Amino acid sequence: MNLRDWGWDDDWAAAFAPHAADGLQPARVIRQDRGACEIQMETVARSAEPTGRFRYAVDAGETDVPAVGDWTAVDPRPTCDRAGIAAVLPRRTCLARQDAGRATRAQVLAANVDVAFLVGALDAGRGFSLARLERALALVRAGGAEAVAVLNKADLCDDVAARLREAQSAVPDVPVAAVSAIEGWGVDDLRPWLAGGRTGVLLGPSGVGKSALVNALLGEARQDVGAVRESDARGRHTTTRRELFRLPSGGLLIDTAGLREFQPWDAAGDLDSVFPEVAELAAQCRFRDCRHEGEPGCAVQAALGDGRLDFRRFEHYLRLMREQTYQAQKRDLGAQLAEKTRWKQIAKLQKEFLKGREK
Ligand SMILES: Nc1nc2c(ncn2[C@@H]2O[C@H](COP(=O)(O)OP(=O)(O)O)[C@@H](O)[C@H]2O)c(=O)[nH]1
Ligand SMILES: [Mg+2]
Ligand SMILES: [Zn+2]
Repeated sequence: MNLRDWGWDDDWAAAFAPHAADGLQPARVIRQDRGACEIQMETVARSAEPTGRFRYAVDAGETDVPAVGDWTAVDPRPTCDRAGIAAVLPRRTCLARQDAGRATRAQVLAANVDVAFLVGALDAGRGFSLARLERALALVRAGGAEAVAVLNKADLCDDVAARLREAQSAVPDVPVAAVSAIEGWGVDDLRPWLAGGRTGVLLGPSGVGKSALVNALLGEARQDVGAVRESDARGRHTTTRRELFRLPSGGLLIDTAGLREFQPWDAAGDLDSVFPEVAELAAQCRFRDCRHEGEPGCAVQAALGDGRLDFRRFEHYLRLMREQTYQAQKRDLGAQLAEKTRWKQIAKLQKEFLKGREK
């Protein structure tokens, strides 16, 4: 086994060089399962955890916890159960969403991903949603990766061509593919995106067939398909398992499980790339801060009026815009609270200090 099979290249080697001097070794995070993680080193896969010092840096907000796909600098600690992750190399791309638990933090879904497959299902259920496709694209664009839309379970659909056209209209500049993971057709069309040792990730809600796609691309049944959702003591399903697979045809693929919420993190800048026609019109509005809600000289409203702009697209644009404004406000609030707590702590320390002097 060689790290190049896991996506290592000369640029990673250069980024790693300073850590080599510290006696650390390069490794890629290949699996994340709640707190635990597994890394691929030059010759072995090991369990790993952040070193004490690294955890300290994470708590101080100086760095992120390692995510699947990350390249790390590792202290092998041969006599321990777990190797120690001492540093994460700067990420080339980073797909993050709003952390459902902590409003003011981003949760990294996958790092150093070249292409994200936005998976939906044509099973006449809720597996296919144009709004979700747009939302996922905003997340992927914000993270710096390429996107490919994948409509799975095409074997269950009577009018695949119509669904393909709809999807294409929602994400005009993204390739769209119809596949059947179970019957195996269309799947080979995805391989070129992973050629040359690139890393891909499957994104999409539970049940659309992400794990079935992994198995189809692997050519063997390594992932549980139709797996019952895991749940914690309170009955919430908390499957956060993410795993990186090496495909026999070359390339690497990350399977993600249990992504219920899909709020892009800080993707505001990228709404323009998901809705280029809205952005183009908005640039022609009379007021630069036009909200397109009836202000005079609004080019967006004018285009809606004469049908040049699709109303559904505009609605989705507005919805995502509002979500992001709301998140930004929550983040600001979080920062304010943290500042308040800090001042409270300082005040308390001061009081204790003064009390100590009085004695
Ligand atoms: N008919 C059909 N069923 C599929 C296809 N892909 C997956 N499934 C079924 O959809 C269910 C969920 O698949 P799974 O891969 O576990 O979805 P995941 O939650 O996205 O990983 C399983 O019962 C699969 O057998 C497909 O292409 N066609
Ligand atoms: Mg799965
Ligand atoms: Zn306007």
